[in-house]
Amino acid sequence: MKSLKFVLILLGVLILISACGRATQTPAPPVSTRPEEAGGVSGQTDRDLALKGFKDGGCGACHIIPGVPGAAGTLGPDLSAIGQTAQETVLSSTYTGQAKTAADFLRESISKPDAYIAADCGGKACQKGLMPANLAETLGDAELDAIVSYMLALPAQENAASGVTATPQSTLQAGNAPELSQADFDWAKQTYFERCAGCHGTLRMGATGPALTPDVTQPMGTLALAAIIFNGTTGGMPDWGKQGLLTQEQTEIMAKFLQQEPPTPPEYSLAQMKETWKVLVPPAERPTQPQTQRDWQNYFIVTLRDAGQVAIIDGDTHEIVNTVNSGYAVHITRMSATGRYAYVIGRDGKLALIDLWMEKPDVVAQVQVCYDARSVEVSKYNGEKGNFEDKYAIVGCYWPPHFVFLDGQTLEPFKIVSTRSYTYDTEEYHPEPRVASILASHFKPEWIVNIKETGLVWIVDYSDPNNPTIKMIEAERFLHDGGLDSTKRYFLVAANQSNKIAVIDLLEEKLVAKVETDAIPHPGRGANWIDPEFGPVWSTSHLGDGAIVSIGTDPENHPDHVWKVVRTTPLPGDGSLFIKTHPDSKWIWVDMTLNTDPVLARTICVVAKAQPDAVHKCWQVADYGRAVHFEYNKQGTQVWVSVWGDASKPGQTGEIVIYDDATLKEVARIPNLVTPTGKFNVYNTVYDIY
Ligand code: DHE
Repeated sequence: MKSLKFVLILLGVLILISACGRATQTPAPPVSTRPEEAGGVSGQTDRDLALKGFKDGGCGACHIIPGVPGAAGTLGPDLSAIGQTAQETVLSSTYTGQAKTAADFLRESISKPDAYIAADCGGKACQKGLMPANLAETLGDAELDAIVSYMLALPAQENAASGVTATPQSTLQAGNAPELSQADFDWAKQTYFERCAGCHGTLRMGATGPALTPDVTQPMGTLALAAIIFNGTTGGMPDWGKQGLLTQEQTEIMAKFLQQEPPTPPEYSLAQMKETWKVLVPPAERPTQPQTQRDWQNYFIVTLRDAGQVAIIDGDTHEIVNTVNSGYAVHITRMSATGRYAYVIGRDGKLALIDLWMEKPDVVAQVQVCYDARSVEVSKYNGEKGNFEDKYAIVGCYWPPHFVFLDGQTLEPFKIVSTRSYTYDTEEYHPEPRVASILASHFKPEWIVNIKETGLVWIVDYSDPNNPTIKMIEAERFLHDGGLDSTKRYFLVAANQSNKIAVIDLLEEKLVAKVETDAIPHPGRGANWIDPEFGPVWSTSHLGDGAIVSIGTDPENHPDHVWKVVRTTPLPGDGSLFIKTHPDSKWIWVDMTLNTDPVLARTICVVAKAQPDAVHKCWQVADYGRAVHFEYNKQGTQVWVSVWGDASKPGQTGEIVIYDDATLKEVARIPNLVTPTGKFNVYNTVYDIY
């Protein structure tokens, strides 16, 4: 444990050191940067000691440190010239600590990490609290002196006399994977699947999060990896330790696991799927008309993530009509074309079919089609080529990387299509191209299937589902989530690690644009509205930047603005997951769910469509948890927001807060829900209203 503390101290030190030069505002005595004067030491032995400290601490995971093998991280400040900038920092008017010399500044940064927060960490604001403040005592004096001395002498080429020179990269010792007991390995494998695979990939090749293959993780080392897992990053990596979901020991086990070769999980056949397939109520025994007096089209299917359930809630009365078991860590729900059926997909690839016409809606069929899934969609087309309403469903899997066609009424799986293929740009084989969002075209019997890692949008014709034709459109790597424009002709999908939105014309079936956005766009399905200056736009918020970006979507009447970013609306923070509006609303709603500041994480904002340059209002929806995801009721008059709490904390497990959309006033709370996340109104989901 001491070793972990060490790295956290060190990370904190380095994070807090500003690499930014600032103008001196007040006269101050000259500050020495010479190691001897600073109380540090120089020479080969101490350089080796410093390098050992940097290596043991895994400082290179977060910082660029010249001469330190593998030190190319960007979570913390670039330390290339820290010997110079430390001096400028203590003299600057923005410095908030007590140090008078550069060396004292470095030591202070270790012993009191919050004394001063550097401004620039890899182009972003530095993160407060990346390391605990009470860890200085675990760092030995000699090592501390050596590290301080080393940093004071940077940039090395200007301090050659000090004996500090850059170490050639060839001396990098990647090291071997640390030992891990079988029990720890098995636990970490399962934990990785549950918490990490979604962003980093089952084979750890990276997508929403960076690659975590041994060539990347071994040079970072156990301590640095554990620190990042414990503390999270501003780039959207959750702070698993701080949230109390992993202990420090567990983060170390995870860090060791990440340095092993990733285990390849097994395949999954149609025969295996069929073994799990159950029709609980056959179609012939189901109601022929709605059995309820309620307006079932105004039901909300609410994900209760950690309960492995969904709640069916009446949008008029706010009563819970039923709570049913679905899959593990339930992810999303989509409705059949008529709205009568809800299809709920769990992360474990379990699909549940709920009949909303029953007096008490319940699961009528279920099946597991893979080990790891995120998306489900239905056949919606009704036209010249036939009526496919409520006929088929499709599930998109992360592992094995495939999608599966199922009978829409019984969930009998009947066709598997593998997505293993080649990247659209470099034409390299990828063993794990995962299925991200899937969307049903309103114009043709087609599903738009987004293949994350290869960057291809597959247009899958389901009119002859045993012999499907697939058009593969080159788009952008790391496709994730997206939605339709207001005419439903164009599909806008976030290539989130590429910071782009790809636009697909569903009529002509071609890519029409790739639009550069801010960092890590994450639209959910996005928000369509009329900008007072630029006409129809579709908006996304971002995980990596505090901003809403709006893109013109009207080629007919606003050709000058089409497929261009026409407006950027700043938000108080980053970490946003979802944005939502309704054609009748004057607002755009946005969350900041994954912001590292707990207050911002439970704060939501609205932007007025009439004055979209700035947010109109922001407020906390609860005093615990995270605010996540919005959904309108069928009438478009109320907005539901989830408070994503902690399943193990009675009273704080989560709730839904309902606001009047016209006044922004709270109208109701549905309390004591277990970790509610996504909410899907039947009517709005069927008609793609957002
Ligand atoms: Fe989601 C949509 C994948 C984490 C809640 N999420 C999607 C979609 C994908 C996806 C591909 C689009 C589905 C579609 O439209 O067909 N989500 C992933 C991940 O890979 C990721 C980043 C990590 C993981 O391990 O799963 C992830 N998602 C989350 C969460 O942590 C959220 C907030 C809560 C949860 O489920 O654990 C979450 N994702 C949602 C929701 C939607 C979604 C509510 C649908 C939004 C909508 O309005 O359509």
